[in-house]
Amino acid sequence: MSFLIKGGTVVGPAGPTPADVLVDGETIAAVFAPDRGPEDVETIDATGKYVIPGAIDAHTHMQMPFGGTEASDTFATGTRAAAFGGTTTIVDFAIQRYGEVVQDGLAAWHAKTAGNCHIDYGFHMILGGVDDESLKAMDQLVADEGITSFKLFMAYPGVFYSDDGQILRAMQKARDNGAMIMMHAENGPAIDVLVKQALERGETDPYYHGVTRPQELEAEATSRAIWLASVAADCPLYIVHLSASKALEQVAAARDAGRNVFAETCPQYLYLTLEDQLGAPGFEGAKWVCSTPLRSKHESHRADLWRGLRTNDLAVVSTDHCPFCMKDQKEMGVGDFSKIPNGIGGVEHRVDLLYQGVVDGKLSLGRWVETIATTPARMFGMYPRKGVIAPGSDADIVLYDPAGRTRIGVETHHMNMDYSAWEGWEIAGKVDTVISRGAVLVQGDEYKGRAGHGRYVPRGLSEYLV
Ligand code: DUC
Ligand code: ZN
Ligand code: ZN
Repeated sequence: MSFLIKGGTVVGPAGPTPADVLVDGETIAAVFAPDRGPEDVETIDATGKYVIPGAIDAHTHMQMPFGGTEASDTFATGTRAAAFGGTTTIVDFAIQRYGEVVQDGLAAWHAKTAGNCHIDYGFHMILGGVDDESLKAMDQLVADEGITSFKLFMAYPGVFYSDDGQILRAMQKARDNGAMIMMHAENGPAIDVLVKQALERGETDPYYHGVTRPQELEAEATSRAIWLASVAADCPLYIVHLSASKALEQVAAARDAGRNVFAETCPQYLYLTLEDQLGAPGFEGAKWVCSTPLRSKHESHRADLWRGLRTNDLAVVSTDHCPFCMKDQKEMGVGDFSKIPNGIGGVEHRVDLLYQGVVDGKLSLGRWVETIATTPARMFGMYPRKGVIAPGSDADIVLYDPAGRTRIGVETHHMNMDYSAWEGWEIAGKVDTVISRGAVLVQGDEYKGRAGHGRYVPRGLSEYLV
């Protein structure tokens, strides 16, 4: 089926241009100057709307076993919620646990997703055990499975933690096969000492989750990862969920030196704080327990992160969507913050929350699209199939209403969470229509998608490497 998206303003990294977009089947057939397209096709009226590439969330954890429980969104509920928010592709993290065959971990994630996803999806691979076998598996995943990025953890000793020698070996392998190393950069052994000391002092509230993960331990790990990658002949390195000014300084210095170092941040670090959210009265703060943690409002983190997005020291905004309900899940940590499962759900809200940054004068329109769609596609080997409105690309398209408003809350969101980290926020802009490979998934408040529409996206290498 063909249709013309007519009368809108197409926005790409270079900014806004009035244009009409012809969709034929699953792909974009042509982009026309206004009123120059065919007249004998169905039209979707985009007057007054931005027409942007479907957003790509390069960091999600649907139904992830973690912290003694499992993330509360399934691939079905989470990808449906993502679609409501204008996201048409996610890259989730398949997991190899310590001692497990990497390919078995991957097969488990394919089994979870098959037939369940409402939008397209790819996988990064978490390596929970770096050894000869898993290093060999990295080559196979890059060559045959469309998995070109591997996450390692400098935190969580005894769970996902890799030591420096393991990290270096994985980086050397990535340098050889072109893969990206994604790093959870926090000094886990040092954090564990601080956590134990805090609990011994009776500091058990969620607030202390943040206090025991100071920015110095994020900056130190970020710096160490950057130097290890340097030793591995400038292996491609991507710092995930960067939250703190001092960590950003490390990334900026590496980038100024011309290194293959990249970073993402997440909406929670751009807006929320240690004091106002994690420090909420009683156990409320558990809603915002995530790692890396929210940072102090008395320091310049949020302003620095917005600036980093403008200067490209932060290339991508992802959500790190890792939702847990308060009931029975976050509650596991009543009386001991270290038992609160780490994670915030937000896959539905990233596009809107970043658009608010445009309205606030913190990002240009072009940079909005670049950080939520185009760069994730290029960073993770999906471009130009995804992340751009151009002939031949998948017809993943969002009509965005800049005059609309979005009110966020548990009553209206579609994620499987019994609270919202953004409860009561009313922000500018509204997702109007969401199209995935030519199929309309969302029109106004109506949902027209289905589980099983989403397909696995095998990925190539990052485009940004030198
Ligand atoms: N790191 C993540 O990237 N996601 C969830 C928890 C964590 O520590
Ligand atoms: Zn992490
Ligand atoms: Zn994550």
